[in-house]
Order: sequence, then structure tokens, then C-alpha cells
Amino acid sequence: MERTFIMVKPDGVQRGLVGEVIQRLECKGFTLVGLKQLTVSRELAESHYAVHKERPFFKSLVEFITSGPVVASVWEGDGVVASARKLIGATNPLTAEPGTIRGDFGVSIGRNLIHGSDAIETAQSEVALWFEDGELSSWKPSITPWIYE
Ligand code: DAT
Ligand code: MG
Repeated sequence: MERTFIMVKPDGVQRGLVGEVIQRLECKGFTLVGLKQLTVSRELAESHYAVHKERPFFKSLVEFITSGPVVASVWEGDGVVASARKLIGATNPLTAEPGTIRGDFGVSIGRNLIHGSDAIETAQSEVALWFEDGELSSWKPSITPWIYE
């Protein structure tokens, strides 16, 4: 089953949006397989955002992600990587569609509340970067036949 990595960033935690994010993913029909709150080290932040290391915003992005606790999670479901990105919305919350998490709760690109893996391969490496195998539980919710035909 496909998995993705979702992180509520420090602004989302400070604003009390952890429950809202979990609820939106649960209500959609995705399954939570791992969840933890942590304060991110500079090393982890720099590896997570390594693809952006030459960008002008890299330093402030790392400062921001390490500035307070985040809530990291892993979700499972058919097509969950692309679907979660749709639920999250465009990178800039000001132009993100209403109904998306960023569109409903944010106004600034540097405070866009949440991260979601952008592709299946990225999701696999992000899940491995953020979680040990023992922190993830594979389980099949009993309502699965009411979610999938
Ligand atoms: P996303 O988080 O939608 O995958 P991304 O991978 O392009 O977006 O960028 C990672 C994060 O970096 C993004 O969530 C917020 C920040 N960021 C991206 N572009 C930025 C910009 N032009 N100015 C400031 N921060 C930016
Ligand atoms: Mg990205």
C-alpha cells in the first residue's frame, strides 16, 4: 500500500492545527500508520530540504523548521501521495485554493503550515529519514470495505 510523509510545521503546531490536519486526512479515508511530535535538529532539517540547499530561502527555511516542535506522520492509502498534496494545496497559501489546508489557514509562503511528500519515491525516502521501522504500525482498519470497493 502506498505511503506518504506529512509534517505539520512549527506554525501549524503553534496555531493548534494538528487535529484539523489529522482529521482531514482521516476523513478522506487514509490510514495513520505513524505519528510523533519532535523538535527538528538542524541536521535533519538540512537533509529533509537538501533539494533546496542552493535556493535563497534555504537558510530561513531551516531556521523555521527547527524553531519549535513539528508533528511528523505517515499515512497509507491508494494514491495517498498525490491526494494528500491536493488536500494540502499550492505552496503559496495566498494562492492555494479554498478548501485546501494551506488555502483555508495561511497567507504566507514562509508559513505554509504543512509538508507533504511530492512523489512516491520522495515519500519512501522521507518516511525512512523521519521514522524507524518500529515506529510504524501496519494495520487494516475494520472499515476498509466501506472505504474501498
Ligand atoms: P512544497 O512544500 O509545496 O513541496 P517546495 O518543495 O517548493 O514546496 O518548497 C519547500 C518549502 O520551502 C515550502 O513549503 C516553503 C518554502 N519555500 C518554497 N518556495 C519559497 C519561496 N519562494 N520563498 C520562501 N520560502 C519558500
Ligand atoms: Mg516540496
